[in-house]
Amino acid sequence: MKKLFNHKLLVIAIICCQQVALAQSDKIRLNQLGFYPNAPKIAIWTGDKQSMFFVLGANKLDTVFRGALSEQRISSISQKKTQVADFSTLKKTGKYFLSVKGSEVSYPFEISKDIHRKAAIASLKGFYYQRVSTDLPEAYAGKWHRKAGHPDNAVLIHASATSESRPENSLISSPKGWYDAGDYNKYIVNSGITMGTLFSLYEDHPAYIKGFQTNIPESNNSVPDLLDEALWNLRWMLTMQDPADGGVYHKLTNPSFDAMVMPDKATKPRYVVQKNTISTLDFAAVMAQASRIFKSYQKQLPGLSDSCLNAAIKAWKWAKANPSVLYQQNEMNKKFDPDIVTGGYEDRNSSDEWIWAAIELYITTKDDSYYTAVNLYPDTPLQLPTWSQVRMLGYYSLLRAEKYITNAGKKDIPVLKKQLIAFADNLMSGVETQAYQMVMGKTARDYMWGSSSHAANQGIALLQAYYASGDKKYLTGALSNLDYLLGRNAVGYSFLTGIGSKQVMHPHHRPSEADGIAEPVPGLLSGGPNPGQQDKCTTYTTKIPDESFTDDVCSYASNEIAINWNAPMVYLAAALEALQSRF
Ligand code: 9MR
Repeated sequence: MKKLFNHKLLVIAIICCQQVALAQSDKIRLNQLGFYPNAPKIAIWTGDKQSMFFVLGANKLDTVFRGALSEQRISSISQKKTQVADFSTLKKTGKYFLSVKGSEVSYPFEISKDIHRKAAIASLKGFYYQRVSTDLPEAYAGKWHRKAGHPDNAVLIHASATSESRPENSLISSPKGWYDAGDYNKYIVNSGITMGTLFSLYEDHPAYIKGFQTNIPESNNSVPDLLDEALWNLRWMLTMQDPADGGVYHKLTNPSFDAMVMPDKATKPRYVVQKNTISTLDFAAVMAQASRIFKSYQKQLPGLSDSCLNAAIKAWKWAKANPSVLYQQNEMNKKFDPDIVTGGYEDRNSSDEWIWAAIELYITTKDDSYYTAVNLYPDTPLQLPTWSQVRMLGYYSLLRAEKYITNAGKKDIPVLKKQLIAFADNLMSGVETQAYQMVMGKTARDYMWGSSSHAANQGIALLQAYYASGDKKYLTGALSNLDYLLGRNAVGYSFLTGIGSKQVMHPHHRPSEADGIAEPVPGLLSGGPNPGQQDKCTTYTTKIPDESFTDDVCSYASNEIAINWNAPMVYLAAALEALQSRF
């Protein structure tokens, strides 16, 4: 009897789910959260040529809006054909579906105020899940609670990193920080851009960020959650400076990557390795920015602002005295043991790190000598921020500080604004005719390792152009890239774990793989399409750049997560939330 009953249930379940599967069409690509009432609303139809689309109410029956699909557009990357469904004039809040041909129905979406708040909070909370050296209790981590990993209170000085007071294999304490990515190591260079991006969000939208609650252990203190989260990494970064001379180690790492195990099961010895100019300058920039931010929190964090500034100045001095020490892992491994084969973050050109550090120190200290110390405006085109290219972070800070800097910097602001706006105009040009009508993906070159962060950083550059000009077209451009990240893309995924109807389920992320929980740790941004396919996974189905993605744990080149990708995601989602009334 019981068996028969179960069998019946199974049959019903199959019929019901087949219907759902039929009804939901992956051929309609849209932001799987939804849209602001007054902002543009675009979906992309990727099926065979059709003329009309319909927006349906929550019951999937009532048509609340009908519109003509655009002419077919051909993607210059895949040669595939798309049509655009523009329903921007539908402004009524509610839950909807979009349908083409009657039979093809999109994932559900909403038109609502605060539509991205969930994504903004989730992506900031993502950093909490990356915390090193601490238990993540259920009260904060939910079902992803876990034991502390990597106390990092007895870290070895690698042979490449010795000094008189710190001989080879002597021990230092260097706890806390965030795991860099899917691996368990901690890298100063990548922490640099990550912290700079989060701090910039705070400085650009302090009022909004102060009201941001992520349910972390520090949520009830009187410091904003974003700063509390950043402090977890800042405290680690401070320990990476050699107190004897101010130089900063490149990374804290195992000699080789850990297996896919939980953090507390990864217990190999860890080392700090080689001080160098670039890690030291990234550190100086972060500490200078931290110093001016934490100046407003002297009561809660006495002395921190001063400590950060002292650390920044000490680092700057070390870099001045050691201006061309590069981190070159292979060279280092020829000279020293054990060999270190984890993430390299090797960068041959320090000119942008000099610019970033000089500008942050100048803004914080108002000392013109930092401003004039290096060539701040080299005659090379602006570039989006990446871990190896941080010049733009300095420029964003300078533009933000316009009102209170000395004339040394102020006099250059008009030219800088012009350059930024030209850069943004270039990003915006031709967007209306793109297959996905977005800024991301105008060229196949946008699909590099960590392409999701490229989309988010394009969005940030456009927001900076909006701040500088007040022109709303840049807001729209930034939003198109948030739509990209949350589903309006050539693979139809929402790249932020835990968000959207078609979610990334198997990121290359050790805790997500090892914890035995079906859903990955939430709030983490998958790297996204990357035709390099350096991981040699066998589950890719194509090499077409914007489709070269596989939701497979083997795919560290297209489906890893990383702190420097999450930070611009937080920025883009949170800043658009803060600015939503401007549409
Ligand atoms: O994000 C980095 C990417 O730009 C590089 O091409 C790649 C190979 O060197 O490394 C990426 O960074 C990884 C780091 O080295 C180790 N932790 C995981 C990072 C994300 O994949």
